[in-house]
Amino acid sequence: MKVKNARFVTSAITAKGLPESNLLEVAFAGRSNVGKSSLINALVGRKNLARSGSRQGMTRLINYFSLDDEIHFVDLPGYGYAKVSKSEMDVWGKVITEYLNVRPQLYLMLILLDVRRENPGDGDRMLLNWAQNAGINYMIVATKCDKLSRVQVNNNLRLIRKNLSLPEDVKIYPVSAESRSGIDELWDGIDSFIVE
Ligand SMILES: Nc1nc2c(ncn2[C@@H]2O[C@H](COP(=O)(O)OP(=O)(O)O)[C@@H](O)[C@H]2O)c(=O)[nH]1
Ligand SMILES: [Mg+2]
Repeated sequence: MKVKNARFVTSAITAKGLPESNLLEVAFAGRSNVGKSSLINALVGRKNLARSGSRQGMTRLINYFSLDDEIHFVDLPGYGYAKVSKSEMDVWGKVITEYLNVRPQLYLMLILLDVRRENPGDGDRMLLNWAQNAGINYMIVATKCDKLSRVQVNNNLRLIRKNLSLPEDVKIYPVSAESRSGIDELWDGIDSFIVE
């Protein structure tokens, strides 16, 4: 999809505040700081549509962006990247599972993993399990690939695949929001789910 006009729509704190709309949704999920907002900006070709590196607390919101009034990108809350308390994980899990459960508009979930962490965390595994169990289309995206050499990226993609026991037909999309490498390929992947 070539995006002409992307705009911020609204923020919700819980699933109750989600916008009334029938547009299909592509959701971006992963821990705080993994690069969700930066990836949304890179995909729509805007520097600062989704705020990146935002203050703590701001990352708790479910943020909606409209792309040409054809599709919604949904920036989901992340969970802490330092030490995560059980109660924080519980709140995060509740918001995400509620969203997954009440939102038939959700068409595709992008699960973002930092390419440097070859062993994804509990939250990442939970996201994958929820998507698989709910039967939601999902894609795995490895972020910040500019931080590693090509050899290291390929090596870590292999380890991530193994550690998550990913089905063979599930691709991992390596990207960098910084260098824009992999962004066109990721769009092709997203389009292949949406244009059917
Ligand atoms: N080098 C590099 N840094 C990135 C990339 N994507 C995001 N970042 C940085 O990682 C931090 C967190 O990014 P952000 O998009 O806010 O993550 P979010 O919390 O998941 O929305 C910011 O300082 C970004 O500039 C990338 O592809 N390469
Ligand atoms: Mg963010």
